[in-house]
Amino acid sequence: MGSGESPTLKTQDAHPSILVIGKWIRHFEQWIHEQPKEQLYTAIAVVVATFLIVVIYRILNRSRCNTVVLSGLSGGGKTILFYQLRDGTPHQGTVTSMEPNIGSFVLHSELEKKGKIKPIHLVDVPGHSRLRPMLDDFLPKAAGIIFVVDALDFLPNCRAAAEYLYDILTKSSVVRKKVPVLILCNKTDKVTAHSKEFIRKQLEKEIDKLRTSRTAVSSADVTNEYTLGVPSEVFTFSQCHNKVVVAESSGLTGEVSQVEQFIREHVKP
Ligand SMILES: Nc1nc2c(ncn2[C@@H]2O[C@H](COP(=O)(O)OP(=O)(O)O)[C@@H](O)[C@H]2O)c(=O)[nH]1
Ligand SMILES: [Mg+2]
Repeated sequence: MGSGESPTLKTQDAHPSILVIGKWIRHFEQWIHEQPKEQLYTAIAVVVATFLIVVIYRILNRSRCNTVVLSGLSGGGKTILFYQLRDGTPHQGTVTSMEPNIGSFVLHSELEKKGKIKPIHLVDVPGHSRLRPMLDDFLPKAAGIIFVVDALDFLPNCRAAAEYLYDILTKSSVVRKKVPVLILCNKTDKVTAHSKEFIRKQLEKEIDKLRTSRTAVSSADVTNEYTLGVPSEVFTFSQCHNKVVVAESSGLTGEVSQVEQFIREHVKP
């Protein structure tokens, strides 16, 4: 008997709400009929236009935000990393290019995954100092910057790497948009490679020195658009407005999981 009562109670409960909704719909229909036709059409046009603008903006924004830039001195392993991320092989023996390598692709490690995966737009900008201005074409569109450092032959190149990194970290396109930067210590397949902690500390020390010398001359020769860090403190990457993180990789052996993680953190699949 008790079990037979509950369905009857439920239908009785549901009735008033359905009635209220029906009443509201009738009110709404009546209200629509009372409105002048022109006003109604204008309102519909505004709603449709807003919807279209939002959709177009999201599509444009999506394509703008999937660019990842590979930068760093020549010989660090950018080109091998590019191929490793795209094809899963280092394509050894490729000659040093004077043109940027550009490609839109789904990461090789994600090819097996089911469902639609958003491709990344990867740009490998040659490290030669004459070609560095090319970076300015890509940085404004970047969702992330990978700064590749040769962890094997690091010390002789530390100063030059710090200078290049300083220039990137003080660019207005990077600072204003807070583009995240990954300092990638590559070639860690070799036992003599320096650790990422060591590389981070050395780069911070070099940038600290550069900061003093560059700010001294910059009042006359304004080349760097922004100053780095907190003026009265020793420089650390944590003082940057944008996120700067350090990771390790070996483009040669395919140890690129930390790079892929960084990419997917900033270009959602
Ligand atoms: N041991 C080792 N060598 C690497 C690695 N990545 C690149 N190399 C070597 O470093 C040299 C420069 O590589 P490349 O990709 O052309 O550097 P890029 O100038 O930065 O594009 C080549 O001889 C590569 O074989 C790595 O992960 N481990
Ligand atoms: Mg190269």
